[in-house]
Amino acid sequence: MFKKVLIANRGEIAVRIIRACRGLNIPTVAVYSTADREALHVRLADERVCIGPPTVADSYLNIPAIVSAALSFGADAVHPGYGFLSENGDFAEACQRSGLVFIGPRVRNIRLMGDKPRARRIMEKAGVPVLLGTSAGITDVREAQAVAAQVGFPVLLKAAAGGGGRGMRIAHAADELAAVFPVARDEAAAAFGNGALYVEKYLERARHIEFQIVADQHRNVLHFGERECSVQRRYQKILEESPSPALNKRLRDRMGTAAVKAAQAIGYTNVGTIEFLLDSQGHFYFIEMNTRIQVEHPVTEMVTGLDIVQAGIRAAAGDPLPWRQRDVVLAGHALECRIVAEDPTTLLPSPGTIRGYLTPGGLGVRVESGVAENSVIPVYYDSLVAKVITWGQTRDEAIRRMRVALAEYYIGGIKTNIALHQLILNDPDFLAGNIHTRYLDQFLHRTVPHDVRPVRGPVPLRA
Ligand code: MV4
Repeated sequence: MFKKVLIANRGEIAVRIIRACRGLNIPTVAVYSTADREALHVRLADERVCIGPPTVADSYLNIPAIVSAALSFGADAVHPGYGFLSENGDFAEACQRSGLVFIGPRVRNIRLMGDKPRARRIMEKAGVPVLLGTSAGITDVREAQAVAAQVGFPVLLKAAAGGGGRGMRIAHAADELAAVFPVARDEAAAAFGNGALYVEKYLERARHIEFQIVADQHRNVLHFGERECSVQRRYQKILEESPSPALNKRLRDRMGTAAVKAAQAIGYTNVGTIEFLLDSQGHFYFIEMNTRIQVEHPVTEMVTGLDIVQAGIRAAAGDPLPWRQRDVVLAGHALECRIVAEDPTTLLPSPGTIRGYLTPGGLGVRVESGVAENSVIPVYYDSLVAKVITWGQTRDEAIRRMRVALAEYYIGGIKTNIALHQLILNDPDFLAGNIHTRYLDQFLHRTVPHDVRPVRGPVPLRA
């Protein structure tokens, strides 16, 4: 096992990784920018090192600074968390060249799955269903027109080097395709340094369902069931659950087997996620693979009872998986609400300092928080401050526990989306499990801002 792990991240996931390491008796080194001097992850780690100014390019994305911090503190492994450098092949390679274990898949798997049209091509060859579309990046609008004529409108333009929705544009007809192509290309070039796009048949009102994969370095690949991630806004998930209300055992087995086949096709190691779209007729299609731990991993941990972060650390150290597929038993139901610092009326980020902080508790309630009393939510980073995860024997019990937990959660000094979650948890469509990729946009459309009123909490004490 590793002697010391450097955590190349911040916020709740850095805290989560510190806890996982502590459970394995591995000391940790936190890195931080000058905006995060007093952050919770910095206070909880065994050692800490400043890697630069607030701007991400100079700190959390600064490969030389992070690698030299790891070396000078005597770490032998680096955990990238999610976002930042987690899917950066150059970072994984730089770690390896310096003799550091990158806690994640091999460099070539990161690069392969980062090339989205190439990933489609490989999955198609491996017999995993993909949507009609291109199998290589395109830069010419006429190529896109030709593919769209073949597969039929509507089509979705996606960034070849992208993922997660940036640079994505829908086109319902040839003239619209011509209009949005340069917009998508420029957005992709700005976000990923590569303007290449690919075309896919657009599946409307599908469900976004992903399978958790865990693989060791000894050819063992397991799936830990699915997460339903259809509740998204601007491709940012806000609420996830497991199991999906749309799957039965037979479909779960078929999709899980396809996910394992997808990972085996590339000789994948460590933790990862296979994203699928599921249509209303029960057909599923591979869309992309994420080669990192994900924000929403706790819902899978709650239904499997297995620690996915520790599993990834152990796999990176070369340990064989201690489970067979039949040992992975899915029990009950889990929900995750992402608590973000945002203004409920404008839906814009709401940075600031937390003044007054009380987290919920109780049976089946888990809080993954990156903040505490007096924590600063800087403007420079993601606005995710915490996640509330509840477990119940049924979906209804998990929802009831979530309502209780959210009502108890007090976060003073900043604005959050807690009230929005409370509204969703009382929406008849959500309660019936009638969710799809357009669900949240439609919900926000029919929910007027004055409905978004916090309903919660501990009664303040008199001064
Ligand atoms: C799609 C799709 C429909 N058709 N691809 C969004 C994030 C990225 N990882 C993949 N995503 C999607 N890809 C095809 N061919 C629908 C989504 C999607 C979505 C689209 C619009 C609004 C909300 C969405 C939520 C989840 C997935």
